[in-house]
Amino acid sequence: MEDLNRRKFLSLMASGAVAAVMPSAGCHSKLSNGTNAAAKRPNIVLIVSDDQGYADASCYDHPHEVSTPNIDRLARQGVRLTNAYASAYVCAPTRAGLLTGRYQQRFGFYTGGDSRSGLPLSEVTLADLLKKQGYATAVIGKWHVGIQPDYRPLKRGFDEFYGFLGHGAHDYFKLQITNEHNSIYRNDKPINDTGYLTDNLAREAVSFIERHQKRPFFLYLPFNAVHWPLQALQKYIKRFNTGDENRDIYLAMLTSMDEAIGKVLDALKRTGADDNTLIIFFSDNGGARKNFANNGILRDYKQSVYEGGIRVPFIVRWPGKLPKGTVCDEPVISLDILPTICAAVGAKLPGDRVYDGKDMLPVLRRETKQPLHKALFFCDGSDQWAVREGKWKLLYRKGSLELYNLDIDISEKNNLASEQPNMLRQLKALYDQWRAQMREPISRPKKRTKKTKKNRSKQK
Ligand SMILES: [Ca+2]
Repeated sequence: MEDLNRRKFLSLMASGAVAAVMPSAGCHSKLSNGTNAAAKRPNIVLIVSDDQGYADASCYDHPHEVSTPNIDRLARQGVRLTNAYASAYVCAPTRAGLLTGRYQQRFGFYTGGDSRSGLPLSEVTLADLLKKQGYATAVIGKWHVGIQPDYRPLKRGFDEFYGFLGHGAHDYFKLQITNEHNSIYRNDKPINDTGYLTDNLAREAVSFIERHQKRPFFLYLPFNAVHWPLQALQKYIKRFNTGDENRDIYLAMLTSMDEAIGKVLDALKRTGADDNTLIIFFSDNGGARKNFANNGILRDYKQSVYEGGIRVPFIVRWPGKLPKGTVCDEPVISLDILPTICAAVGAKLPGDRVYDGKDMLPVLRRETKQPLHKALFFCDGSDQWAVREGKWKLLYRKGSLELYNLDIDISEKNNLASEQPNMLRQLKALYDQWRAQMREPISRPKKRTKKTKKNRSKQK
Protein backbone atom coordinates (compact mmCIF):
# COMPACT_ATOMS: atom_id res chain seq x y z
CA MET A 1 0.00 0.00 0.00
CA GLU A 2 2.93 2.36 0.67
CA ASP A 3 3.93 2.22 -2.99
CA LEU A 4 0.36 2.60 -4.14
CA ASN A 5 -0.14 5.67 -1.99
CA ARG A 6 3.13 7.16 -3.18
CA ARG A 7 2.02 6.63 -6.75
CA LYS A 8 -1.29 8.32 -5.95
CA PHE A 9 0.56 11.25 -4.40
CA LEU A 10 2.93 11.64 -7.37
CA SER A 11 -0.02 11.47 -9.70
CA LEU A 12 -1.75 14.23 -7.73
CA MET A 13 1.43 16.32 -7.81
CA ALA A 14 1.60 15.93 -11.57
CA SER A 15 -2.01 17.01 -11.89
CA GLY A 16 -1.42 20.05 -9.69
CA ALA A 17 -4.08 18.87 -7.27
CA VAL A 18 -1.80 18.55 -4.26
CA ALA A 19 -2.15 22.16 -3.18
CA ALA A 20 -5.89 21.68 -3.16
CA VAL A 21 -5.75 18.57 -1.02
CA MET A 22 -3.07 19.61 1.47
CA PRO A 23 -4.55 19.96 4.93
CA SER A 24 -4.41 23.25 6.76
CA ALA A 25 -1.50 23.75 9.17
CA GLY A 26 -1.80 22.18 12.57
CA CYS A 27 -4.07 19.36 11.47
CA HIS A 28 -1.42 16.75 10.70
CA SER A 29 -1.25 15.61 14.29
CA LYS A 30 -4.78 14.33 13.96
CA LEU A 31 -3.53 11.61 11.63
CA SER A 32 -2.29 8.67 13.59
CA ASN A 33 1.20 8.39 12.11
CA GLY A 34 1.82 12.03 11.27
CA THR A 35 3.41 10.91 8.00
CA ASN A 36 2.73 12.30 4.55
CA ALA A 37 -0.84 13.42 5.08
CA ALA A 38 -1.74 14.10 1.47
CA ALA A 39 -0.58 10.68 0.30
CA LYS A 40 -2.39 9.01 3.17
CA ARG A 41 -5.60 10.97 2.86
CA PRO A 42 -8.26 8.31 3.40
CA ASN A 43 -11.32 7.80 1.27
CA ILE A 44 -14.56 8.07 3.20
CA VAL A 45 -17.57 5.81 2.73
CA LEU A 46 -20.55 6.73 4.89
CA ILE A 47 -23.30 4.12 4.68
CA VAL A 48 -26.67 4.84 6.27
CA SER A 49 -29.44 2.27 6.49
CA ASP A 50 -33.03 3.35 7.02
CA ASP A 51 -35.26 2.14 9.87
CA GLN A 52 -33.10 -0.94 10.47
CA GLY A 53 -33.74 -2.67 13.80
CA TYR A 54 -31.04 -2.84 16.48
CA ALA A 55 -31.33 -6.65 16.36
CA ASP A 56 -31.47 -6.79 12.56
CA ALA A 57 -27.76 -7.15 11.94
CA SER A 58 -26.26 -10.54 12.71
CA CYS A 59 -23.19 -9.00 14.36
CA TYR A 60 -25.58 -7.72 17.07
CA ASP A 61 -27.68 -9.86 19.37
CA HIS A 62 -30.20 -11.02 16.79
CA PRO A 63 -33.05 -13.43 16.12
CA HIS A 64 -31.94 -16.57 14.24
CA GLU A 65 -33.51 -15.54 10.94
CA VAL A 66 -31.27 -12.47 10.54
CA SER A 67 -28.17 -12.84 8.40
CA THR A 68 -26.10 -9.86 7.27
CA PRO A 69 -22.68 -11.26 6.32
CA ASN A 70 -21.40 -8.03 4.80
CA ILE A 71 -22.37 -5.80 7.71
CA ASP A 72 -20.74 -8.45 9.89
CA ARG A 73 -17.64 -8.19 7.69
CA LEU A 74 -17.43 -4.50 8.58
CA ALA A 75 -17.74 -5.38 12.28
CA ARG A 76 -15.00 -8.03 12.01
CA GLN A 77 -12.70 -5.50 10.41
CA GLY A 78 -13.56 -2.60 12.69
CA VAL A 79 -15.23 -1.37 15.86
CA ARG A 80 -18.85 -2.24 16.62
CA LEU A 81 -20.64 0.20 18.91
CA THR A 82 -23.36 -0.92 21.30
CA ASN A 83 -24.37 2.44 22.79
CA ALA A 84 -24.61 4.42 19.57
CA TYR A 85 -27.51 6.75 18.89
CA ALA A 86 -29.10 8.45 15.94
CA SER A 87 -29.71 12.10 16.80
CA ALA A 88 -33.43 11.70 16.04
CA TYR A 89 -36.05 8.98 16.01
CA VAL A 90 -37.04 9.70 12.39
CA CYS A 91 -35.20 10.02 9.10
CA ALA A 92 -34.84 13.67 8.08
CA PRO A 93 -33.62 15.30 11.32
CA THR A 94 -30.97 12.59 11.77
CA ARG A 95 -29.69 13.39 8.28
CA ALA A 96 -29.62 17.12 9.05
CA GLY A 97 -27.55 16.44 12.18
CA LEU A 98 -25.33 13.96 10.36
CA LEU A 99 -24.47 16.37 7.55
CA THR A 100 -23.72 19.27 9.90
CA GLY A 101 -22.23 17.66 13.03
CA ARG A 102 -24.58 19.86 15.08
CA TYR A 103 -27.74 19.13 17.00
CA GLN A 104 -30.23 19.72 14.21
CA GLN A 105 -32.40 21.53 16.76
CA ARG A 106 -29.80 24.34 16.74
CA PHE A 107 -31.24 25.34 13.38
CA GLY A 108 -34.84 24.36 14.03
CA PHE A 109 -34.83 20.95 12.29
CA TYR A 110 -36.83 18.63 14.55
CA THR A 111 -39.11 16.54 12.36
CA GLY A 112 -39.78 15.13 8.92
CA GLY A 113 -41.98 18.20 8.39
CA ASP A 114 -38.94 20.42 8.79
CA SER A 115 -37.38 18.66 5.79
CA ARG A 116 -39.90 20.42 3.53
CA SER A 117 -38.08 23.72 3.85
CA GLY A 118 -34.72 21.95 3.71
CA LEU A 119 -31.43 22.12 5.55
CA PRO A 120 -30.92 25.87 6.15
CA LEU A 121 -28.44 27.39 3.71
CA SER A 122 -26.52 28.88 6.63
CA GLU A 123 -25.36 25.36 7.51
CA VAL A 124 -22.05 23.93 6.29
CA THR A 125 -22.27 20.28 5.25
CA LEU A 126 -19.72 17.50 5.61
CA ALA A 127 -19.54 17.45 1.81
CA ASP A 128 -18.75 21.21 1.76
CA LEU A 129 -15.85 20.59 4.13
CA LEU A 130 -14.47 17.58 2.25
CA LYS A 131 -14.85 19.23 -1.14
CA LYS A 132 -12.68 22.09 0.14
CA GLN A 133 -10.07 19.48 1.00
CA GLY A 134 -9.99 18.29 -2.61
CA TYR A 135 -12.29 15.32 -2.20
CA ALA A 136 -14.55 14.03 -4.96
CA THR A 137 -17.99 13.86 -3.34
CA ALA A 138 -21.17 11.94 -4.13
CA VAL A 139 -24.48 11.20 -2.48
CA ILE A 140 -26.17 8.07 -3.74
CA GLY A 141 -29.60 7.33 -2.27
CA LYS A 142 -32.15 9.18 -0.17
CA TRP A 143 -31.51 12.91 0.26
CA HIS A 144 -34.52 14.12 2.31
CA VAL A 145 -33.08 17.46 3.44
CA GLY A 146 -34.48 19.81 0.80
CA ILE A 147 -36.31 19.78 -2.51
CA GLN A 148 -35.97 23.38 -3.74
CA PRO A 149 -33.13 23.98 -6.22
CA ASP A 150 -30.78 25.70 -3.74
CA TYR A 151 -31.19 22.87 -1.24
CA ARG A 152 -30.36 19.99 -3.55
CA PRO A 153 -27.18 17.91 -3.25
CA LEU A 154 -25.16 19.67 -5.95
CA LYS A 155 -25.63 22.95 -4.06
CA ARG A 156 -24.65 21.36 -0.73
CA GLY A 157 -21.12 20.22 -1.49
CA PHE A 158 -21.74 17.13 -3.59
CA ASP A 159 -20.28 16.72 -7.08
CA GLU A 160 -22.61 13.88 -7.97
CA PHE A 161 -26.07 12.68 -7.02
CA TYR A 162 -28.09 9.61 -7.89
CA GLY A 163 -31.27 9.05 -5.93
CA PHE A 164 -34.42 10.82 -4.82
CA LEU A 165 -34.86 14.17 -3.16
CA GLY A 166 -37.94 14.09 -1.02
CA HIS A 167 -40.12 12.12 1.34
CA GLY A 168 -38.82 9.32 3.51
CA ALA A 169 -40.08 6.43 1.41
CA HIS A 170 -39.64 5.44 -2.20
CA ASP A 171 -41.09 2.66 -4.32
CA TYR A 172 -38.32 0.12 -4.97
CA PHE A 173 -39.52 -0.81 -8.48
CA LYS A 174 -41.19 2.32 -9.91
CA LEU A 175 -38.23 4.39 -10.97
CA GLN A 176 -39.78 6.47 -13.73
CA ILE A 177 -39.96 10.26 -13.80
CA THR A 178 -42.95 11.47 -11.78
CA ASN A 179 -42.54 14.57 -9.62
CA GLU A 180 -39.67 16.31 -7.87
CA HIS A 181 -40.21 14.33 -4.66
CA ASN A 182 -40.26 10.89 -6.22
CA SER A 183 -38.34 11.02 -9.47
CA ILE A 184 -34.94 9.42 -9.57
CA TYR A 185 -32.36 12.08 -10.31
CA ARG A 186 -28.94 11.85 -11.81
CA ASN A 187 -27.29 15.04 -10.67
CA ASP A 188 -29.77 17.84 -11.55
CA LYS A 189 -31.94 15.89 -13.98
CA PRO A 190 -34.78 13.44 -13.36
CA ILE A 191 -34.22 10.18 -15.25
CA ASN A 192 -36.17 7.06 -16.11
CA ASP A 193 -34.54 4.01 -14.59
CA THR A 194 -35.45 0.36 -14.17
CA GLY A 195 -34.51 -2.41 -11.76
CA TYR A 196 -34.63 -2.65 -7.96
CA LEU A 197 -33.61 0.56 -6.24
CA THR A 198 -31.21 -0.98 -3.69
CA ASP A 199 -29.36 -2.76 -6.53
CA ASN A 200 -29.18 0.51 -8.45
CA LEU A 201 -27.65 2.32 -5.48
CA ALA A 202 -24.97 -0.39 -5.34
CA ARG A 203 -24.35 -0.04 -9.09
CA GLU A 204 -23.91 3.72 -8.79
CA ALA A 205 -21.72 3.46 -5.67
CA VAL A 206 -19.41 0.96 -7.38
CA SER A 207 -19.20 3.18 -10.46
CA PHE A 208 -18.26 6.20 -8.30
CA ILE A 209 -15.52 4.22 -6.55
CA GLU A 210 -14.14 2.92 -9.84
CA ARG A 211 -14.11 6.39 -11.38
CA HIS A 212 -12.21 7.97 -8.48
CA GLN A 213 -9.13 5.88 -8.01
CA LYS A 214 -6.74 8.80 -8.45
CA ARG A 215 -8.31 11.20 -6.01
CA PRO A 216 -9.55 10.87 -2.43
CA PHE A 217 -13.31 10.49 -2.41
CA PHE A 218 -16.27 10.85 -0.09
CA LEU A 219 -19.12 8.48 -0.87
CA TYR A 220 -22.29 9.16 1.13
CA LEU A 221 -24.55 6.15 0.60
CA PRO A 222 -27.88 6.60 2.38
CA PHE A 223 -29.97 3.57 1.44
CA ASN A 224 -33.73 3.93 1.65
CA ALA A 225 -33.69 0.23 2.58
CA VAL A 226 -35.11 -1.11 4.79
CA HIS A 227 -37.75 1.62 5.02
CA TRP A 228 -41.26 0.69 3.86
CA PRO A 229 -42.90 0.03 1.38
CA LEU A 230 -42.30 -3.67 1.91
CA GLN A 231 -41.02 -4.60 -1.55
CA ALA A 232 -38.32 -7.13 -2.25
CA LEU A 233 -36.97 -9.42 -4.94
CA GLN A 234 -38.73 -12.78 -5.10
CA LYS A 235 -35.44 -14.68 -5.17
CA TYR A 236 -34.67 -13.34 -1.68
CA ILE A 237 -38.18 -13.54 -0.23
CA LYS A 238 -38.07 -17.29 -0.96
CA ARG A 239 -35.13 -17.69 1.41
CA PHE A 240 -37.20 -16.86 4.48
CA ASN A 241 -39.97 -18.65 6.26
CA THR A 242 -40.54 -16.93 9.59
CA GLY A 243 -44.28 -17.55 9.51
CA ASP A 244 -44.86 -13.83 8.94
CA GLU A 245 -44.96 -12.89 5.28
CA ASN A 246 -44.20 -9.24 6.03
CA ARG A 247 -41.16 -10.09 8.11
CA ASP A 248 -39.95 -12.33 5.26
CA ILE A 249 -40.17 -9.41 2.83
CA TYR A 250 -38.35 -7.12 5.28
CA LEU A 251 -35.56 -9.71 5.63
CA ALA A 252 -35.33 -9.98 1.85
CA MET A 253 -34.95 -6.18 1.65
CA LEU A 254 -32.24 -6.41 4.28
CA THR A 255 -30.50 -9.11 2.23
CA SER A 256 -30.48 -6.85 -0.82
CA MET A 257 -28.98 -4.01 1.21
CA ASP A 258 -26.38 -6.28 2.77
CA GLU A 259 -25.40 -7.55 -0.68
CA ALA A 260 -25.18 -3.96 -1.92
CA ILE A 261 -22.77 -3.22 0.94
CA GLY A 262 -20.81 -6.31 -0.10
CA LYS A 263 -20.52 -4.95 -3.65
CA VAL A 264 -19.15 -1.67 -2.29
CA LEU A 265 -16.59 -3.53 -0.14
CA ASP A 266 -15.58 -5.66 -3.13
CA ALA A 267 -15.17 -2.57 -5.31
CA LEU A 268 -12.90 -0.97 -2.70
CA LYS A 269 -10.78 -4.13 -2.67
CA ARG A 270 -10.70 -4.47 -6.43
CA THR A 271 -9.54 -0.88 -6.93
CA GLY A 272 -6.89 -1.06 -4.19
CA ALA A 273 -8.66 1.62 -2.15
CA ASP A 274 -9.69 -0.76 0.61
CA ASP A 275 -6.79 -0.30 3.03
CA ASN A 276 -7.05 3.47 2.81
CA THR A 277 -10.80 3.83 3.32
CA LEU A 278 -12.65 4.78 6.47
CA ILE A 279 -16.13 3.27 6.46
CA ILE A 280 -18.87 4.27 8.86
CA PHE A 281 -22.17 2.40 8.90
CA PHE A 282 -25.27 3.15 11.01
CA SER A 283 -29.06 3.21 10.86
CA ASP A 284 -30.75 6.63 10.75
CA ASN A 285 -33.19 5.71 13.56
CA GLY A 286 -34.48 2.66 15.36
CA GLY A 287 -36.32 -0.15 13.63
CA ALA A 288 -39.87 0.71 12.60
CA ARG A 289 -42.92 -1.26 13.65
CA LYS A 290 -44.40 -0.52 10.24
CA ASN A 291 -41.68 -2.43 8.36
CA PHE A 292 -41.57 -5.36 10.82
CA ALA A 293 -38.08 -4.56 12.10
CA ASN A 294 -36.79 -6.10 15.33
CA ASN A 295 -35.13 -3.99 18.03
CA GLY A 296 -34.33 -6.94 20.27
CA ILE A 297 -34.27 -6.09 23.95
CA LEU A 298 -34.75 -2.38 23.33
CA ARG A 299 -38.13 -0.86 24.15
CA ASP A 300 -40.36 0.49 21.40
CA TYR A 301 -39.69 1.52 17.80
CA LYS A 302 -39.00 4.42 15.46
CA GLN A 303 -40.81 7.63 16.50
CA SER A 304 -40.11 7.04 20.18
CA VAL A 305 -37.39 8.33 22.52
CA TYR A 306 -37.23 4.93 24.20
CA GLU A 307 -34.04 3.13 23.21
CA GLY A 308 -35.79 1.24 20.39
CA GLY A 309 -36.37 4.54 18.59
CA ILE A 310 -32.87 5.95 18.83
CA ARG A 311 -30.21 3.32 19.68
CA VAL A 312 -28.93 1.84 16.42
CA PRO A 313 -26.42 -0.53 14.84
CA PHE A 314 -23.21 1.48 14.29
CA ILE A 315 -19.82 0.30 12.98
CA VAL A 316 -16.59 2.18 12.21
CA ARG A 317 -13.93 0.44 10.18
CA TRP A 318 -10.54 1.85 9.15
CA PRO A 319 -7.83 -0.73 8.45
CA GLY A 320 -4.56 -0.12 10.24
CA LYS A 321 -5.94 2.92 12.08
CA LEU A 322 -8.63 1.36 14.24
CA PRO A 323 -8.61 -1.99 16.04
CA LYS A 324 -10.28 -4.93 14.29
CA GLY A 325 -13.19 -6.93 15.61
CA THR A 326 -13.63 -4.91 18.79
CA VAL A 327 -16.70 -3.72 20.64
CA CYS A 328 -17.06 -0.23 22.10
CA ASP A 329 -19.69 0.53 24.75
CA GLU A 330 -19.09 4.27 24.94
CA PRO A 331 -22.23 6.33 24.20
CA VAL A 332 -21.79 8.13 20.87
CA ILE A 333 -24.22 9.91 18.56
CA SER A 334 -24.48 10.29 14.79
CA LEU A 335 -23.43 13.95 15.20
CA ASP A 336 -19.94 12.61 16.00
CA ILE A 337 -19.47 11.36 12.46
CA LEU A 338 -18.63 14.75 10.90
CA PRO A 339 -15.91 15.68 13.42
CA THR A 340 -14.52 12.13 13.27
CA ILE A 341 -14.22 12.24 9.50
CA CYS A 342 -12.72 15.74 9.60
CA ALA A 343 -10.13 14.54 12.12
CA ALA A 344 -9.35 11.52 9.93
CA VAL A 345 -8.72 13.65 6.84
CA GLY A 346 -7.05 16.53 8.67
CA ALA A 347 -9.76 19.11 8.01
CA LYS A 348 -10.36 21.89 10.50
CA LEU A 349 -13.91 22.55 11.66
CA PRO A 350 -15.17 26.07 10.92
CA GLY A 351 -14.67 28.28 13.97
CA ASP A 352 -17.81 30.37 13.47
CA ARG A 353 -20.32 27.91 14.97
CA VAL A 354 -20.85 25.39 17.72
CA TYR A 355 -20.15 21.74 16.89
CA ASP A 356 -21.88 19.24 19.16
CA GLY A 357 -20.34 16.14 17.63
CA LYS A 358 -16.91 15.01 18.77
CA ASP A 359 -14.04 13.08 17.21
CA MET A 360 -14.64 9.44 18.16
CA LEU A 361 -11.21 8.15 17.11
CA PRO A 362 -9.50 8.32 20.55
CA VAL A 363 -12.43 6.46 22.10
CA LEU A 364 -12.51 3.86 19.33
CA ARG A 365 -8.76 3.34 19.77
CA ARG A 366 -9.22 3.05 23.52
CA GLU A 367 -6.75 5.87 24.05
CA THR A 368 -8.95 7.51 26.66
CA LYS A 369 -11.33 6.47 29.39
CA GLN A 370 -12.97 9.87 29.58
CA PRO A 371 -16.61 9.96 28.40
CA LEU A 372 -16.88 11.41 24.91
CA HIS A 373 -19.96 13.43 25.91
CA LYS A 374 -21.16 14.73 29.24
CA ALA A 375 -24.69 14.02 28.06
CA LEU A 376 -26.70 13.28 24.91
CA PHE A 377 -29.99 14.99 24.07
CA PHE A 378 -33.02 14.11 21.97
CA CYS A 379 -36.02 16.29 21.24
CA ASP A 380 -38.80 16.25 18.66
CA GLY A 381 -39.89 19.82 19.38
CA SER A 382 -43.31 18.90 20.66
CA ASP A 383 -44.20 15.70 22.48
CA GLN A 384 -41.05 13.80 23.38
CA TRP A 385 -37.55 14.46 24.63
CA ALA A 386 -34.78 12.56 26.41
CA VAL A 387 -31.40 13.13 28.00
CA ARG A 388 -28.80 10.47 28.70
CA GLU A 389 -25.95 11.13 31.13
CA GLY A 390 -23.79 8.08 31.80
CA LYS A 391 -26.03 5.25 32.88
CA TRP A 392 -29.01 7.52 33.58
CA LYS A 393 -31.72 8.43 31.12
CA LEU A 394 -34.57 10.82 31.70
CA LEU A 395 -37.32 10.98 29.13
CA TYR A 396 -40.54 12.90 28.65
CA ARG A 397 -43.37 11.21 26.84
CA LYS A 398 -47.16 11.40 26.95
CA GLY A 399 -47.01 14.21 29.47
CA SER A 400 -44.88 12.53 32.14
CA LEU A 401 -41.24 12.06 33.10
CA GLU A 402 -39.59 8.64 33.28
CA LEU A 403 -36.15 7.83 34.66
CA TYR A 404 -34.15 4.70 33.88
CA ASN A 405 -30.79 3.21 34.83
CA LEU A 406 -29.66 1.79 31.50
CA ASP A 407 -26.76 -0.14 33.05
CA ILE A 408 -29.18 -2.53 34.73
CA ASP A 409 -32.34 -1.82 32.78
CA ILE A 410 -31.57 -1.53 29.06
CA SER A 411 -35.20 -2.40 28.27
CA GLU A 412 -36.50 0.61 30.26
CA LYS A 413 -38.98 -1.40 32.30
CA ASN A 414 -38.39 0.03 35.77
CA ASN A 415 -39.25 3.73 35.98
CA LEU A 416 -37.26 5.24 38.87
CA ALA A 417 -38.75 8.74 38.62
CA SER A 418 -40.38 8.64 42.04
CA GLU A 419 -37.47 6.82 43.73
CA GLN A 420 -34.73 9.13 42.46
CA PRO A 421 -36.16 12.68 42.61
CA ASN A 422 -32.72 14.30 42.87
CA MET A 423 -31.41 12.54 39.77
CA LEU A 424 -34.62 13.46 37.96
CA ARG A 425 -34.21 17.15 38.88
CA GLN A 426 -30.55 17.13 37.89
CA LEU A 427 -31.21 15.65 34.46
CA LYS A 428 -34.22 17.89 33.89
CA ALA A 429 -32.05 20.93 34.62
CA LEU A 430 -29.40 19.64 32.21
CA TYR A 431 -32.02 19.18 29.52
CA ASP A 432 -33.59 22.61 30.11
CA GLN A 433 -30.17 24.21 29.80
CA TRP A 434 -29.58 22.45 26.48
CA ARG A 435 -33.08 23.16 25.16
CA ALA A 436 -32.69 26.88 25.84
CA GLN A 437 -29.84 26.96 23.32
CA MET A 438 -31.92 25.43 20.52
CA ARG A 439 -34.18 27.19 18.01
CA GLU A 440 -37.89 26.65 17.69
CA PRO A 441 -38.96 24.25 14.88
CA ILE A 442 -38.72 25.66 11.34
CA SER A 443 -42.20 24.39 10.51
CA ARG A 444 -44.13 24.45 13.74
CA PRO A 445 -47.38 22.65 12.93
CA LYS A 446 -50.01 25.13 11.74
CA LYS A 447 -52.74 23.51 13.82
CA ARG A 448 -50.76 24.10 16.97
CA THR A 449 -50.16 27.76 16.07
CA LYS A 450 -53.84 28.33 15.26
CA LYS A 451 -54.94 26.62 18.44
CA THR A 452 -52.52 28.68 20.48
CA LYS A 453 -53.79 31.91 18.91
CA LYS A 454 -57.38 30.84 19.50
CA ASN A 455 -56.61 29.99 23.13
CA ARG A 456 -54.87 33.29 23.56
CA SER A 457 -57.84 35.22 22.18
CA LYS A 458 -60.16 33.23 24.46
CA GLN A 459 -58.01 34.12 27.43
CA LYS A 460 -58.25 37.78 26.49
CA1 LIG B 1 -35.39 6.29 8.91
